[in-house]
Amino acid sequence: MSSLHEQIQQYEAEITAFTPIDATELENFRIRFLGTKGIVKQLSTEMKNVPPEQRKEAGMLLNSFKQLAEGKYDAHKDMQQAGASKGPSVDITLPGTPLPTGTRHPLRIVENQIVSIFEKIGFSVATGPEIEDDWHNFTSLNMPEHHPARDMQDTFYVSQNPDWVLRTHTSSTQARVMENQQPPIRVICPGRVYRNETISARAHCFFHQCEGLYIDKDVSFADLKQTLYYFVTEMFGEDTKVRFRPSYFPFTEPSAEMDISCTVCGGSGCSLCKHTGWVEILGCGMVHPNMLRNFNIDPEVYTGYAFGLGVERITQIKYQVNDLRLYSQNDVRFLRQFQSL
Ligand code: 2NL
Repeated sequence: MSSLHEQIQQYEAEITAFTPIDATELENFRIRFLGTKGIVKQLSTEMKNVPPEQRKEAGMLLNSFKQLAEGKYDAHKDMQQAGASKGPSVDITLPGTPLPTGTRHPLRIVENQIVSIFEKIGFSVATGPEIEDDWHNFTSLNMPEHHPARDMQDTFYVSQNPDWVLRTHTSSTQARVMENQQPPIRVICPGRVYRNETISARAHCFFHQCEGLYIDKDVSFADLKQTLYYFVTEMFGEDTKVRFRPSYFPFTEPSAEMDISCTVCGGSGCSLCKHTGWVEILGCGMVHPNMLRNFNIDPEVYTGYAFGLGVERITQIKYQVNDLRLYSQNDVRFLRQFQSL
């Protein structure tokens, strides 16, 4: 049997290398080295075989060995307790908690659709500020100072500056395009607009428009009709019919409103078309020569068409939404019903 000295050296190497993977392994370590029948106990019983003149040295050796085993045990015990106090360990192999994704707003879905239909035929997108000055929102658009549409009843004025309004249509953005660009001009302007209306199912103090403008040589009303017919077939399907009725807008002459055959009842009569078979979807016309002159575009050389459509109106027709207030109430039960496009 090897000497006490040699045995202790071997065990010390074992203890130094020891790293328990769990509490059971650490407990086995304790029993093996520090238990009542453990190695430390065993070695101290062997002390009696050590010659008396070597006992003091052997005792010190055994003592430091015991301290090594106890130190190792205590250190790992502490670590295990610190780990346990952080709460239960996490099983990283479990599937995660799903994060619900949002859906695109119905008005944005429809706006994107409108914009991409016009982008396919060469229109580019222009956007502009929602706070506008009088020139861009009214005067330049052939709506001079005492025009009825400028009435305080309809327009939100900005209190800091009597020249500022919340834009009442996105035509103000088209005015900015004409200011910065000579023909050919072919833009579509989506955005939010404001009118001083009492909020109800059929009216809101803000809503969304997409306005189109095309100015070039030889642009005719026939071009306008064909472009809008293309838009309608893309948006509502090949079988949709259109009709134009004469109308009035200050920015266009002549002006018209366009109806489409009712997409809900197909013409047989329903609440959407108020039993007429037709639903109004937009206003349009040939750009008024006064407006072209305001932007130094010669009406003898250039002509243009323009149209304005309400995004809420198109969405109402596509999805049968019957209350405008739903668009801004942010009720997820409403919002989740629309496909993200
Ligand atoms: C409607 C009617 C319309 C326009 C908008 C326009 C813009 C410029 C020049 C000429 Cl820069 N016209 N916009 C023209 C006719 C009708 O909108 O009821 N929209 C919902």
